[in-house]
Amino acid sequence: MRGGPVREETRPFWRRYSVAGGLLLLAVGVSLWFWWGRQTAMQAVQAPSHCALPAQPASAPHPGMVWVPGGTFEFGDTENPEEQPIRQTTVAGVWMDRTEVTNDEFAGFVRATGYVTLAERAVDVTKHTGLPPDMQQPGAVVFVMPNDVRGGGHVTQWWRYLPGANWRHPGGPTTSIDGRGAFPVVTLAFEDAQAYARWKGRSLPSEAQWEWAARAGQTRAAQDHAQPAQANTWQGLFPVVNSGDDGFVGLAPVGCYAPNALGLFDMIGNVWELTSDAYTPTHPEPGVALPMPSDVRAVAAVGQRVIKGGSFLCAPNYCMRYRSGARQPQDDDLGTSHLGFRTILIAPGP
Ligand SMILES: [Ca+2]
Repeated sequence: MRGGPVREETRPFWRRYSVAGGLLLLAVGVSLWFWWGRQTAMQAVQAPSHCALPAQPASAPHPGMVWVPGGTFEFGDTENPEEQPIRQTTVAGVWMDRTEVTNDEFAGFVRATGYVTLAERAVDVTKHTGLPPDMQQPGAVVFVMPNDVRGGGHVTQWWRYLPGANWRHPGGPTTSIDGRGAFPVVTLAFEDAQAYARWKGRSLPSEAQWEWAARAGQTRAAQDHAQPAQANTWQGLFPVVNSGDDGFVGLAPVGCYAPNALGLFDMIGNVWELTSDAYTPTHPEPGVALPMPSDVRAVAAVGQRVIKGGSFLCAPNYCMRYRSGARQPQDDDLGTSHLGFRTILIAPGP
């Protein structure tokens, strides 16, 4: 007879309502947090459309590139299984683009050659049977910020295949790259990046070449795996709250953050970068030859490539791959809105 409701009525007012009040405050707090994130995101839309790069001497042999001296280093890191085993690796010196390839640069290639990217071509449904109807149309995978995350938080809640998305319309058919010439070109497939590199007389870096260049002379991975300050990454709770504290909530124009000690910009963050290496779940054991960019066999008949550096979507609660040693696989035949590339040139040093 003396059940719960009676006892409930005898409790002081403040105790009766403390739970409900706490929940209300929590709801208000979360709402404000979302609102603040969105407001900051809207302000960050006003971010610059390009960032000035330091002048290079007129005598620079390969404008837009910097020399990466050869060296021996501890290739790999300890954060994730795929970064291991760490193996001592020697790479020769190469010239490397000091920024990611931009929309303007890729547009120059397309104007000169008439090249059509994979995301713009008809989908060969005979090679990909069982595709849902939207994926049978040309397009690419685009990050779309969700309002909330349900269940276990499957990636399909923020990654969507959008018909009509391609390098000219990187956020989907209603978006464009007008005024975004200095932004990294995205939604390219591996063969598109390779075609651009070949046209320039260059190639894509191998994973080891890329990682050594990102280290800028440090022979070991930094022990501090913290989120870097000088890189375009995600601040807040991925994928729903991005404060944009680093100035950008999405892609940034190339060269907006301090370069590494070699003068290379955005090696970490902004967009992931393609390498020429076929993806393997771990590094090859010491003694097993690493694939080299000139080795055509390494880039033929494989489905996934190693990508490096992390992107604007890497947050402390998700991805966390804003490190030189981090790596992920990328399907060769799919463009995404967080993936770009830069090229290397094998030529005598300065
Ligand atoms: Ca990058």
